Amino acid sequence: MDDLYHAPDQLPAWGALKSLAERPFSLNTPNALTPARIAAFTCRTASFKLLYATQRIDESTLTTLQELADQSEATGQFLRMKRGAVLNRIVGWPSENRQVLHTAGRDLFRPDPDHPEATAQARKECDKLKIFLDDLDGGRITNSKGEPFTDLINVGIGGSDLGPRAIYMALSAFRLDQRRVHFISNVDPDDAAAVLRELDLSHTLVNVVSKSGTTLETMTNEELVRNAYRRAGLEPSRHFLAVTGAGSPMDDPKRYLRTFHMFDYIGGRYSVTSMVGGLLLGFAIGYENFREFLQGASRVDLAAEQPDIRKNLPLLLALLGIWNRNFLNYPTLAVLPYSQALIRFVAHLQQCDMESNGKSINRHGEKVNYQTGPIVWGEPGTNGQHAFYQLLHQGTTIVPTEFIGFLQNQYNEDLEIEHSTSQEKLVANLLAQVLALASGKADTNPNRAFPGNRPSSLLLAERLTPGTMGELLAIYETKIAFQGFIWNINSFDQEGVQLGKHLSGTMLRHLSGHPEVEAIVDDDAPEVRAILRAAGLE
Ligand code: G6Q
Repeated sequence: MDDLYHAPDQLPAWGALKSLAERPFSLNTPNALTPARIAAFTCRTASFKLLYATQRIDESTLTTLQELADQSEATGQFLRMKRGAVLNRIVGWPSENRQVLHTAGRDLFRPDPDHPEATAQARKECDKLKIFLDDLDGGRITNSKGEPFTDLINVGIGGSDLGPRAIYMALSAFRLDQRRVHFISNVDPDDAAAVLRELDLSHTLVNVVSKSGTTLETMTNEELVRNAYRRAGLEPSRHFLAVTGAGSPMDDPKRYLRTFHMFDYIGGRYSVTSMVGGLLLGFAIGYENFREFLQGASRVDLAAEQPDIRKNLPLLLALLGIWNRNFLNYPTLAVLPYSQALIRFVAHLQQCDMESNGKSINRHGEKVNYQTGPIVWGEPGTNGQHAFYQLLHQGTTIVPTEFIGFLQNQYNEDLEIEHSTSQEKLVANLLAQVLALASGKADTNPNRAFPGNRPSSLLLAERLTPGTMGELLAIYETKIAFQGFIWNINSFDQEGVQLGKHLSGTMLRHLSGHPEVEAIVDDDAPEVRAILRAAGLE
């Protein structure tokens, strides 16, 4: 048996953490948050600080979390992942059987990458991207009238949409003049219609992104958009770009202006730093900014090899999450960015975390008897403060929180109103929330009393730039991978989302009345007919 496979709840550190969780550190006692504690419970990457004094931990919890990391070989597993071990599999069962090498795609800045072949493939795609972007800038690629392209529509779904969209929105402040990106993902025809009606297609490129080249929503939307081009008298192959798996059914250069490749060792939700994100980000913010984004991610990939959890931010974040999930038994995690630019980042994290770690069996196919990934949710502050923070402060469910904030804004446009700038108001709100959740507030009126003792961490950086965005992305990707390694689950497959695809085929066969529509589930099952009838469709 592979020595990496372990039962986390059988490790000595697991039992020790259980005992410690009987009396966890109280955040709401007087003087709980001393300056010394706040200074000591700080961890860094090149650009981020993690302030974690407001977690329900003390020195002995941290020491035991370190033991859990050591006993489960967390950093050893991470290194094996980076060097190409086949970690995406379930031992003894038919499953995916793949390497997990999204880190290799950004390991472009060192002479000795961990996986030279995968990094060479990524470098080749980056070089193709640079040539394409230079051709656009140099006027060698234009529309049929010789005019430049100003807009790009990204057609993709899931991992081929959420991450790229989140990062594009996060870095919109760095857009080149006149360049805008739009997104079509949902098979709801209104998604495409709303985007298409706003655009002058003659100045618009279309980037079709599908690793498999077979996803129903994406193939349908591609055809719908191609149709709009034909109706406008435009030749789609002059406008359409492809990002797809080498050799996929979409890998057909005749149909596209340029084709870029991704590889089966990069999972969809881990693919933003491949050409899946690269093409649209390069178009929008330029090649150099895209490289800075990769460099930020790569910095974290390297720092995450450090076995000392106090010096390894993603590993520490992973362990604090495990402490809250498995030992304090909190079922959800709120990620609350105090940055409008991160408006879709939590949606991306939801996929990254819940699709990776929403698993009930271990890497041997055995049912686990401990909790795995939490429910992840969140919205940018301060908007959230005027909505769901009520429950965070006074609800019966305790929600651990990861706050994200920046000291400076992106656009450098601000104004002092009532003695403070908007940025100061934003940061003041952020820090106040961290303290209020921890300390609470006594009041004789029970309706105005705040119990406190609600744990949170704060990720803080100077400014949201391409480099810090790359770091933030890799912090979360790596946190999620570390949690999977410690829980002994496969964080890299997604059988749970396959079922929906199969079932929809069954329904579609009935709705379209076309016998060739593929149906995998028994389409004569009484419940299929019953639900169609109840919906008024049969
Ligand atoms: C992500 C998932 C999934 C995938 C989409 C799109 O990890 O595998 O969200 O990204 O289903 O798949 P294609 O890129 O193959 O169209």
